[in-house]
Amino acid sequence: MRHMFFAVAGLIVCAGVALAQVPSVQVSDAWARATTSSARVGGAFMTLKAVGGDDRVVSVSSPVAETIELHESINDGGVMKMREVPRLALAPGQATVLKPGSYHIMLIGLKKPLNRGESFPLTITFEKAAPVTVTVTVQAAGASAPGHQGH
Ligand SMILES: [Cu+2]
Repeated sequence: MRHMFFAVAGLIVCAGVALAQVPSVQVSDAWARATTSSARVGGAFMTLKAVGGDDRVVSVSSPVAETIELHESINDGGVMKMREVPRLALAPGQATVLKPGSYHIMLIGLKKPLNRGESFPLTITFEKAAPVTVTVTVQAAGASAPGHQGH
């Protein structure tokens, strides 16, 4: 009898876990700016949305660069500067837009130039959600948004 009770209790716990929403992050509109042949750094941008609870970006990796950091552009007394954001917080259900002049993914030590029209894979690791690999499309060097080829 006693054994039976524990078996049933175990089943109830499993069902409860399955019903809870699994944390995930939706990544959309991933794009990067084309770079010149001598450039060793590039920027990538996208929209992140955490579903099923808050989350944080832990790390970003891609075969195109040696090091990848998450940066934030800040206005420091009239001078635009960049600083590293070690763990970007994502509020649940809210879109966090990475774009020029704001949060961005810094590709440091590019292994080859990013040419307009090409694309490359990029993997984002989160604190709770499973890692997401997206295809980043390279836009014109002066592009300011995905799909817009400059002015
Ligand atoms: Cu930067």
